[in-house]
Amino acid sequence: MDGPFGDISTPGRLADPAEGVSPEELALAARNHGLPLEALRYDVTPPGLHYVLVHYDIPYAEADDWQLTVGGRVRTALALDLAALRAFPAVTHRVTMECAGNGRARLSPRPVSQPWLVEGVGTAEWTGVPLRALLAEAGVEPGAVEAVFTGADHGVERGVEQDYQRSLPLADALGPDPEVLVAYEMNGAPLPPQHGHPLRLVVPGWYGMAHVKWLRDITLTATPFTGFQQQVAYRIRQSAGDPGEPVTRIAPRALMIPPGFPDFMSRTRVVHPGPCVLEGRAWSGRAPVTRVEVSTDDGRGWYEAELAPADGHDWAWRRWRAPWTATPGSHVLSARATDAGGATQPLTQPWNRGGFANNLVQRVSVYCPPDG
Ligand SMILES: Nc1nc2c(c(=O)[nH]1)N[C@H]1C(S)=C(S)[C@@H](COP(=O)(O)O)O[C@H]1N2
Ligand SMILES: [Mo]
Repeated sequence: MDGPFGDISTPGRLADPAEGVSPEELALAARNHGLPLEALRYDVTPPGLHYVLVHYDIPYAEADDWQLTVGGRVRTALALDLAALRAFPAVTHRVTMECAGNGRARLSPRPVSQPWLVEGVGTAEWTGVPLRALLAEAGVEPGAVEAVFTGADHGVERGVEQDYQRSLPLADALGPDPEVLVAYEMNGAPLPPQHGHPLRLVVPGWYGMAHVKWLRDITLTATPFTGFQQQVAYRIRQSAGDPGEPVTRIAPRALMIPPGFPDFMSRTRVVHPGPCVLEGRAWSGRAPVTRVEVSTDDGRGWYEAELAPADGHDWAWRRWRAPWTATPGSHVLSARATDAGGATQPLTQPWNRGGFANNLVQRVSVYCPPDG
């Protein structure tokens, strides 16, 4: 492709049928780690175990020097340092965040990008200022339709040099439920560098791309934002020319804590024969999860799991459990979530060109050795 970036301005690509994960995808996978699935045991993911996704480099940022500007269609433009932000009443929300590309590496054909299996997810307690409090302070002018959020990281993607930027429709930015946060703490401590130090957006219920890290500017606009991460990336399209639909809220998903213990290389689980309890987490960013079912015969038969009662954390995952008696042989275990809107998880892949919002059920291979 012609243009200032020559060879590196290649469009998004689909892998050939027999093509393995490339060194480029491996480089992304090594930078952007997932949640080790055994960490689904924690209500709130311990620091360092939450998944990480960074398009470009992690910017070096000192909290003392940081400024957040708020401008565009507002009555009074603001420039706020961390002390000014901490002077607003703080709120904390427990939020399950999932990368929109979670599950992509299982798709066929595979969209070439960060090759998540199913582990691009985590839950944290985010503390900060409600975005609507900042916008009330600035005063929203008539005619404002969107809020555009700009991060301090910079890169080039498919030939387009850019700061990482995303927008939200004004109605979503103003909440109140879910309440969007400008967060400065994760699990009670300042944000770690990889999670947006010192400031990020948190948009409960939405896929990860909306939660802009290293947040340095909020601009209210009179027209919808058409930047790369809005109009080109993060759209559900079947072909390259299709304008597609924007990726927004998280589709329902259940994940199982892999039972037993793993084989080092294949990750096949070994479970000794006898009764055991299967457990995991389920979430949806669209409506509360109302049901989790389990299959121990590769999706042929399903039975009801017990779902933990709602605990007031409407935007966080819920625990589920189901009994199973392991019998000698090989098994494929799965779980599937359904939400109050009636949405559930498909057994055949919901394919799109970016591999977004794909909530195909997880398959966990288990080997149960003969008794005794
Ligand atoms: N500034 C900036 N914000 C960003 C990103 C980024 O690359 N730059 N990645 C987004 C994506 S795609 C995801 S999935 C989430 C990941 O957040 P986490 O690394 O804290 O889990 O951050 C989002 N916010
Ligand atoms: Mo993401």
